[in-house]
Amino acid sequence: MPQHTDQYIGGAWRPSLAADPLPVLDPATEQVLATVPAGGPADVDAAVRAARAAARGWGATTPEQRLAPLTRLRDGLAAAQGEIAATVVAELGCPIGFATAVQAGLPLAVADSYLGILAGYEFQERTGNSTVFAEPVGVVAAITPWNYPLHQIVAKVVPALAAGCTVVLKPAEDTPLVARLFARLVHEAGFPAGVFNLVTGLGPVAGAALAGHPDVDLVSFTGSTAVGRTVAETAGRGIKRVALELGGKSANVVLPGADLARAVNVNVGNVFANSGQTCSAWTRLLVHQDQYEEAVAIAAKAAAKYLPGDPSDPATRVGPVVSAGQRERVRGHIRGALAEGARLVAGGPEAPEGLDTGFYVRPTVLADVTPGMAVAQEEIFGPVLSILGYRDEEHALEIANGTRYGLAGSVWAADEETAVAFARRMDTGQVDINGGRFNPLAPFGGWKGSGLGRELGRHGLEEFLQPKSLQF
Ligand code: TXE
Repeated sequence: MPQHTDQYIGGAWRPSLAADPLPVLDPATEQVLATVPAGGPADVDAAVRAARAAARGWGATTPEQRLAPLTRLRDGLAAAQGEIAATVVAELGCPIGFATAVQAGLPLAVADSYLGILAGYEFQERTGNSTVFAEPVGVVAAITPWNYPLHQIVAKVVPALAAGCTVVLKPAEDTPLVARLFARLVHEAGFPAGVFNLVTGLGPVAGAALAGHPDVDLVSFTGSTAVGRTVAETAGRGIKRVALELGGKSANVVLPGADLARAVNVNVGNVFANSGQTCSAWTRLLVHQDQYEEAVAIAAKAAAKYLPGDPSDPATRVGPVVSAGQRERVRGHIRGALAEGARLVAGGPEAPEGLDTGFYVRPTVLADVTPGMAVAQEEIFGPVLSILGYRDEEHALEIANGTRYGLAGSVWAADEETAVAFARRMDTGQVDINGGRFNPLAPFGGWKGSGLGRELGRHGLEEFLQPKSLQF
């Protein structure tokens, strides 16, 4: 078992200044895979100093000078696809098929997209008697979660580096191994020392020290609403910029006339992928009351095909959730919904048959869910789909918009025009129409309680830029 004791700081792997090892578990076996250092304030301070020391030089480079190592990093990500997928299978319990296509493939697509965006971006423009320069914000603290462990890193670090910022990354404690792999690829790509730094450690210790460090200019955080609020408060006190990506409770609205079977089948796959640990997952299926029982029957049939199992088996579609704590949280939500009157259509709160070891949850479908139930309001972050009925379009919109979140959503209708008109009235940052398809160039981020700022595309790059105008 590898026992890592180093952090990546100032262009080299250096012994951590904190002695405690942090175990990394395989969620499928509950065995310890490796240990990494539980970094503390001293590691964070060393990393921020390294990032600050590199900031002026890196910030003064031309886009072409930054494109060269970023292209090598992109090529490194392409060459390491198999290793990335295997690492995410091991430390997240993500099924190998999904890990290969999405956990490894998505960050590559995102890195690719930023090469094009950087090559075409105008870093200065003339308006009236001013030239406005887009300048890097400076030192960025990136705090990332475990659900798409490499994607979350790449979606922050690559645009930050492209903008000319330097970065200190604090990845989730559950999935630090793919973060170490990423640091190796950054090193091999040949960025100047200090441009990228990695500190592994616990959120309340290393994460809090990083978010509160006086020499950080911007905190880019993805994770829970509770921690996001703390990070924003700390950033506010220090007048730091902040970007927050905080979960959702997205609605999939099937309007009368849409292909109901397809909409429901796609929804079941969407919510069970990655064991439901997707912030934009369509966790609420909204169908017209006249089609309600038909939709429930289709969902039940579809759910039966998602049997949890060993994530390293290519036939497995649902692996475990990331941790014992997460498993208990998800099961608690299912129990709570049943106590509130929801009807169990598939799954349930018990351990799946024959899977007593590993953090497994039964893929679950709940019917007769009403908008006020906790399961329809709170992010569950597990393989749980709630089906709600609506009377008419206005009622559907009221339910869809009736949570504190506003991250994503989906609309299905007989024609695109009807779906787009409905989607325009949804209080949310992204909506897929009749199935949609992921686009790395489109901005991703939340309205309302789902966060501040945007990732991906040109908007994602601009998070890390600040304007300076010169009058002449
Ligand atoms: O998140 P945390 P958790 C939601 C999801 C999930 C719940 C709990 O509903 O069930 O959050 O997950 C770091 N200062 N999402 O507990 O704790 C932590 O080390 C600074 C939604 O794992 O928010 C990790 O790197 N940092 C979501 C990161 O914050 C701190 C993704 C996220 O961990 C910190 C993940 C502190 N005081 C969870 N405490 C999404 N939006 O996709 C922790 N961290």
